Amino acid sequence: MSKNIKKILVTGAVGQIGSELTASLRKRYGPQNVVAAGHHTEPSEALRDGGPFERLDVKDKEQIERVVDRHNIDTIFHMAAILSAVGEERPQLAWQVNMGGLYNVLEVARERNLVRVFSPSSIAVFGPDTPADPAPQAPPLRPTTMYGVTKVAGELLGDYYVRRFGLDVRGVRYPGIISSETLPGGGTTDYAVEIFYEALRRGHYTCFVREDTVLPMMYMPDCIQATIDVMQADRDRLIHHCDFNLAGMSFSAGELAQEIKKHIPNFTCEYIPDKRQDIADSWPRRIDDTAARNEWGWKPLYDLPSMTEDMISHLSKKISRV
Ligand code: AKB
Repeated sequence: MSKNIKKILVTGAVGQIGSELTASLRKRYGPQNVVAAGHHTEPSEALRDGGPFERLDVKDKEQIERVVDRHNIDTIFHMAAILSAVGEERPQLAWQVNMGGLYNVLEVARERNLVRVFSPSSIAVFGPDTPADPAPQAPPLRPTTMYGVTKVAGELLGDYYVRRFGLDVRGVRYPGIISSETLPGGGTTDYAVEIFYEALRRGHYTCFVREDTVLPMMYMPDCIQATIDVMQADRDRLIHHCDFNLAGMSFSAGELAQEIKKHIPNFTCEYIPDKRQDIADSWPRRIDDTAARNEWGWKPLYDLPSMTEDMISHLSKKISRV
């Protein structure tokens, strides 16, 4: 049986996933029971005024201790991370934030016997020698990016805390996440979000990966559902803990542009690959998520057409308000 979650801290709450996850957790657990924490980036008004907000550098364990103790936190969704593209620009910082931050969170959770920790992983754990279509649950993990290295090490560290200390740590390997609320920052899959903004604002997008680049992607409502579902799953049913493969949809950059064109007929897209192409080429095209389906009933709702329609509807309203 899993213990009940009552008081939550979300690190990285100002980020793409953190901001929508915080809003969703506040609806579910009550605004006062979900503390959002961000570091440099200014929070939106909704995030800052929608419940408690704290400034927090996850590299500093004492800051985490203070926030956890001040708010009586029992569960941490640890979303703060440096993503793949920025991680290649600043590999030392990526190691400090991703590994140092996770180690601090796990230690604070172990010392205080917290109920649960969510530690997100990514398709970046896979490398060029992983079978790409689909990537199995447990192939050899040999990523070629610093972000991927920290995600493999993070999965192993989380699983170690489960085995060695009995701490309930859980995580999924997120694909590229597409959303209309907060822009992603510093990832390789960011083109799949930028393309919508540029299509609506300018009718043209210069894409930084080749037209035939296929990557696993997921729409934000599915991402939030998966994050909450894995954290609510019955612990006794879990064979895996920190490394669940998670699939939504897979498409090429060209197929995404074609789908957008159905809604914006004059939209044009050109492809000028940059350094991020190498990262994209090292990741799989599709994901086998049988373990997540079997162990906690994972099932995505959105495919390419339904995601595109919803994105365009939300973003058109957002852009016309500005
Ligand atoms: C990135 O592109 O770095 C992230 C990820 C797939 O983890 N979106």
